[in-house]
Amino acid sequence: MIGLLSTLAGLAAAELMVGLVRGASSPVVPVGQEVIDIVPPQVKDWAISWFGTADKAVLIMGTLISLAVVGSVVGNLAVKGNRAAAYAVTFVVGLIGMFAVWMRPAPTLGRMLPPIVGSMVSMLVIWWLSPRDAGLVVRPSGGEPSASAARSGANPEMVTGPATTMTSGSVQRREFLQRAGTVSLLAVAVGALGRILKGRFEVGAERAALQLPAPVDTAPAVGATDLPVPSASTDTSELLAQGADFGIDGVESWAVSNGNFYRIDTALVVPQVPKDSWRLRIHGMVDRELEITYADLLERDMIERYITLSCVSNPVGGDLVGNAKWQGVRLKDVLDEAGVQPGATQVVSRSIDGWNCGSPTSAIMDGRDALLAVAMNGEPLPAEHGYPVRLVVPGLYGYVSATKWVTEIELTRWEDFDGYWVPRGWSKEGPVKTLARIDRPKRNADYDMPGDAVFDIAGLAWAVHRGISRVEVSIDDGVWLECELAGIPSDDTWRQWRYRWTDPTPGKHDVRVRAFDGDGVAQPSDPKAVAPDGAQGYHKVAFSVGA
Ligand SMILES: Nc1nc2c(c(=O)[nH]1)N[C@H]1C(S)=C(S)[C@@H](COP(=O)(O)O)O[C@H]1N2
Ligand SMILES: [Mo]
Repeated sequence: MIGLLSTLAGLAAAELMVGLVRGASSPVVPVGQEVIDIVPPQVKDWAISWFGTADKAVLIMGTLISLAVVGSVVGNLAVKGNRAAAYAVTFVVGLIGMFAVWMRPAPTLGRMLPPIVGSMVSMLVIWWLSPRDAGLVVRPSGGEPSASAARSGANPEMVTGPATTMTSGSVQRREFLQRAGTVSLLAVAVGALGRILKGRFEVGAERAALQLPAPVDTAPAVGATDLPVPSASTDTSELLAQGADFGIDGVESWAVSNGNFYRIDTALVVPQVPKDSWRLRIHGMVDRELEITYADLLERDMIERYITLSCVSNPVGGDLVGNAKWQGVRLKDVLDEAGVQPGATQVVSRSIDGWNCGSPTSAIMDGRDALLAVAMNGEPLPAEHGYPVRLVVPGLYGYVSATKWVTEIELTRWEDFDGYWVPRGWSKEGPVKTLARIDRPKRNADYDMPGDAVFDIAGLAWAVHRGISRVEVSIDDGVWLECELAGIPSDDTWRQWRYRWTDPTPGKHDVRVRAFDGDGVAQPSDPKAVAPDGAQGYHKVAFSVGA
C-alpha cells in the first residue's frame, strides 16, 4: 500500500506540474514515447496487429502497470525497514522520467518538473507512511524508539513488549490508515487540479473560434472530369447529386468526415500547438531562409482540394485510407520564395514532436497540389490531424509526406537524411500503390435476395495522383466484369465503383476486385504485405445471398 500510494501521489504531483508548465506531460508519456521510438519494428508490428489503434492506450496502461509494480517493490523495501533502498529506487524512476523528457524534442527544465517533483513527492510519502522512529511505530511508555528494530526488520512486538502490543498495533494501524487516507485524498485533489489547469494549454477553444480566409481557388488542377470541385458549402448529399458518391449502404462515403477519418501517428498525446506560437522554419539548401508565422500563412493564396490520404500500413481491404477536402497554401509557392538550390533532392519535414519524414523534392515541385494545409473539410484542422498546420502531398503515403504539427522544412540531398520510418524497415520512397477495396458485400455476411433481383457490389479504388480508369470484379472466379465508376474532381482522390449483379444465384459466393490506374496499368495480382512499401493484391470477400 505504501508503494501504491507513493506512486499515486507522485503521479498526482506530476499532473499538477503538467497543469502549470506548458508543454510538460505526465512522465508516463515521454517514457512510453521512448518505448515507441526504440522498440524493434517487429515488436511494434506485433503490438499494432494485436491492439490496432488502441495500441497507445495499451502502452500507457502498460507503463502505469510497470510503475505500480515498481511501486509495490518500493513499498516492500520501506516496510522491511530498507528505506534507503526505497528512496534509491524512487530516485532512479525519477531519473528515468527525466531522461525520457531529455530525449524528447525541446527538453526544458520546466518539462522535467513532472518527474522531478513527482519522484520527490513519492519519497516524501514513503517517508511519511513507512514504519520508523519519528513516525508510525508507537513508542511504548518509557521505551526507546523502535527505529533500529524497524530498520532491521524486527517485529515491533518484540520491542514494545507483549503488554502494549494490542494497543500500539491498533494505534499504528489507525494512524497509518489515517495517513493513507490523507495521501489518497490529496493525490486525487492535486491530480484533478492539474487536469483542470492543463485545459488552458489545449487548442480546442482557439480552434473553435478561428475564422479562416476563403480559398482563392476551388477549381480542379489535375485530370478534371465533368464533376466540378465541390465548394466549401458542399455536403455529402450534394456530392451524391454530383455523382462522386453512389450512396450505397455499407460503402464508405466518398468524402470522409473529420470524425471518421483514420488517425495514425507516433504521438502518445496529441500535441497542442497554439496558432500564435506556431512557426515554420524553412532552411537547408535554399537561397533564403524563411520563418513563417500562422498569420503570414493565412495571408497567402490558399486553394482547396479533395485529396485522398493513405497509410502505408493499410492492408488490402483495410480502412487506413480516407478522402477529405483540404485547404492550404501550395508548398511549392513557399519553397519557390525560399529558392530551392540545385541538388536539393529531398524535402525533410519535421513535426513539433520530433517526428519527421523525407519526400522527393520533385514530387513537391512538379505542380501537384502539395499543401501546407490549415483546414480539413471546411474546419481548422482537428488537433489530432495536425492543428495548426500539416502537409498533404497527393500520391505519397502519409509516412513520407503528411507531417502533422509541422514546424520545420529542410531542403537537403536525398542521400543525406532518412526519415523516421526508414531505419525502422520501411522504404525510403512511398508512392501510393493502386488498390481497390470491396465495401459491399461485407466479409461472411448473409444478404436477403434483393427484391429487384439486383445485388450491388461496390467499394472504392485509388491510385492517388495517377487516377483510376477502370475497375473490374470477378464473381466466383468468373470472368472479369467492368464496373461503373462514380465521378471525381481530380486524379488525387479515390473513386467509388459498383457492379450491379443481376439475378444473383442463392447461396455462397465470393468476389474479387482489381483496379487500373489512370495510365491503364492494372494493379498487380500477387499479394504483398504492407512492409516495406505498401500492400498489394486483390481484395476478395466471401458472402452469401438468400441463404
Ligand atoms: N507528426 C506526425 N505526423 C505524421 C505522422 C506521425 O507519426 N507524426 N504519421 C504519418 C502517417 S504514417 C500517416 S499515414 C498520416 C496520417 O494522417 P492522419 O492521422 O491525419 O490520417 O500522418 C503522417 N503524419
Ligand atoms: Mo501511415
